[in-house]
Amino acid sequence: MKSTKKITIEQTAQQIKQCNSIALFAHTNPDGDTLGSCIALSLGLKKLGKTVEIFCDQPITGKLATFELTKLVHSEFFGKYDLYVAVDCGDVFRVGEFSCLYDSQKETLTIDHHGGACFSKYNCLYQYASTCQIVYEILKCLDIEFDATIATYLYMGLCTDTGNFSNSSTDADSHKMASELIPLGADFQYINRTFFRDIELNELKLHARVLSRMRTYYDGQMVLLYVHQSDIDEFGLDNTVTTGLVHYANDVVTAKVAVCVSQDGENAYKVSMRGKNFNVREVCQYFGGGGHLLASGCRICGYFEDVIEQLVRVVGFTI
Ligand SMILES: [Mn+2]
Repeated sequence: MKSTKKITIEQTAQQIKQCNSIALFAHTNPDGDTLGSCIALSLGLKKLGKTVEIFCDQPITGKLATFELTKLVHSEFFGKYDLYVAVDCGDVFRVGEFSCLYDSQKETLTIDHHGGACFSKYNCLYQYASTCQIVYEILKCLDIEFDATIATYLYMGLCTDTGNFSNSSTDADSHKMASELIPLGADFQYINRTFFRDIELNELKLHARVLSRMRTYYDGQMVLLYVHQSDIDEFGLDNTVTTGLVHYANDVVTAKVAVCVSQDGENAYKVSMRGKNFNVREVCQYFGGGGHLLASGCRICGYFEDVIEQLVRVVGFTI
């Protein structure tokens, strides 16, 4: 059994200070927080003369790839380091293809905010809204001189993980950090536009189609959207475009239960649910899924109209 230890931000800064070479691991399916954290940390540590490399088990694509410094991220591992750091990873499997490699190292450190268990030798775990907030404090402890680039990458993680300062993890500390990063030159307008406004024309056309056939039940308390594989194929998109569609349904004023049903194989459907004062986890558990009280998911097999009918019936038990 490996020994693991929880350490503070100050102790983390000390630990990092003692190392000359550091490997940072972003999680698989990278997001703005893991990459923003890795890049900001690497820029800061390079100012202290450290050798730092960033690894992620897959190439950076899409919106994230429009940020120039994501090219610092390697998808093939190389080298030997004094310290191996898992960034924004709630468990060792989040390191993806590099999990075994990571786990076999002696000097490991987790920097994370998901409230998971200790899986590294050192574990810097704080329940902040984003890992970037922890990284920001570590860099402050190390007396790094902040510049606009570091501020921009820190802002990227903060802004994306808080859902543009709107989800329930957003608090005064996240706003305070933003207020400190903006005078440092964080390009908040570019980040806002890129992550929360920019959309491919065909993706917007798919949204238009999906919205035009929105269904409502129980006097508008249940609002349902659906996406067939043929819709996605016709617009030349991939299945990631269904992420977030459920918010449209949830935004309807009368909605207590928002549902997005998207095809996931032949006669199989992925269901994403959001609730407003309504326990959607219970509904999803009925179908073998789960999640949070107000945000859950499940997968249902069957013919499309049968799947819809079952969903409407089960929601009807409690609405
Ligand atoms: Mn995160």
